[in-house]
Amino acid sequence: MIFRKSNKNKSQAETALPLASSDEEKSQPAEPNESSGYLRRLKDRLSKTRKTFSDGFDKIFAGKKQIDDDLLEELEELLITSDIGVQTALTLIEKISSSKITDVDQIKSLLKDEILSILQAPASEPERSMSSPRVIMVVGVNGTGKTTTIGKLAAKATASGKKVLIAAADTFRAAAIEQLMIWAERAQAEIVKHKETADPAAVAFDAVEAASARGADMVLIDTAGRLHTKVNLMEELKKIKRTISKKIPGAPHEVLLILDATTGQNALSQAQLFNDALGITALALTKLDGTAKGGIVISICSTLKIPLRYIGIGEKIEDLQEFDATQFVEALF
Ligand SMILES: Nc1nc2c(ncn2[C@@H]2O[C@H](COP(=O)(O)OP(=O)(O)OP(=O)(O)O)[C@@H](O)[C@H]2O)c(=O)[nH]1
Ligand SMILES: [Mg+2]
Repeated sequence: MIFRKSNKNKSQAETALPLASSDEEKSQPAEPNESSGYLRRLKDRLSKTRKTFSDGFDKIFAGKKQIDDDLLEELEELLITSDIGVQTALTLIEKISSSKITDVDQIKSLLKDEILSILQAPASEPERSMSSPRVIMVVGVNGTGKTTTIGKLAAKATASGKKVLIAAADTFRAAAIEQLMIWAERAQAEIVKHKETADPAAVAFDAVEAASARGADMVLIDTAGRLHTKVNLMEELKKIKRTISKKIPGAPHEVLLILDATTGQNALSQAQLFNDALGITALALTKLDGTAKGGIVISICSTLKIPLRYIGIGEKIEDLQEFDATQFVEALF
C-alpha cells in the first residue's frame, strides 16, 4: 500500500518536482559554514520548530524567577512536544535540576550547550571512503524524499564539477523513472534506467558498471519505498547492495537513509529496521521546513549512532544542507 498523497491534477513527477520560483532561488546552493545565507535560510525554514520552542519558553518563563518543580515539568512537556523524545527530554531536565543553576535565564544557555553536545557527537564522524566512483545507495519508506534528495545531491555534486550518474532502481512505483529523469536533467547528471518492473538489482549493477566505464565520480542509486515492515522491500534492497558489492568491492560506500521529519518519533523505528537489514551509514532528514517537530533532529542524534549528514528544508533543488550542529542550534534558539 502506498501512503503518498497524490495530487489529482498533476502527474506524480510534476508534483514532486517544484520549480524554483525566482531568480534568487534558482541560484546555486550556498556552501555550508561559508555564508551567513546558510544560517539565514536555515532559520527561515525552521521557523515552525523555532516558534514552538521560543513561544513555549516565553510562556513557561513569563514572570518566573526561580526554578521549581512546576517549571521543570512544563519544560519537560515542551521538549517532548517538539519531538525531542521522552528519554532525551528527561535527560535534559535531569541536567538542569542537578546543575547549580538558580536563575531561569541560565536554563536556555544550559539547554543550548547540552543540545549542541548531543548533536555534535554523531555528526562529526568523517565520511567513510573517498574511492571513485563513490556509490551511494539511497533508501527509505515511500514518500520520505529519496528521489528529491538524490536530485539535490546530484545538483550539488555537478555544481562542484563532479561527474554524477543516477541509477533508476525504483522500478516499483509508476512514474518513478520519469520523476528521476526530470531531476537528472535539472542536475545535469547522467541516468541509467531500465523499463518499469525490471529487476532493481540489475539496474544498479548496470549503473555501477557504466559509472566505472565512463569515469564517473559518484553514483546515486534511487530505490523503491514501500512500508519498511514489508519483508520484500528489505530483501530487494539487500539484493541491490550485494549486487553492487560484486561489481565494486567495498561499494556501496554509503547507505543513506532518508527520514521524513514530519513523521516524528516514527522515524526512529524506521531507522532501526533499515539499519538492522542494511547497515545504514548516514542519515538525511527531510521536510524540516514544514514541521514544528524539528526536535526530532535531537532525538535522532541522541538515539541512533548514525551520523546525520543532510537536512532537507524545502522542495527545491537548492533546499538541501549539510547538517551543521552549531548552526542548527543557533537556528533553533
Ligand atoms: N517541504 C519539503 N518537501 C520535501 C522535502 N523533500 C522532499 N519533499 C517532498 O516530498 C514528496 C516526496 O518526495 P519524493 O522524493 O518523491 O519521495 P520518495 O521517497 O522518492 O518517494 P517514493 O519514491 O514514492 O518512495 C515530494 O512532494 C517532495 O517535493 C523537503 O525537504 N521539504
Ligand atoms: Mg522516489
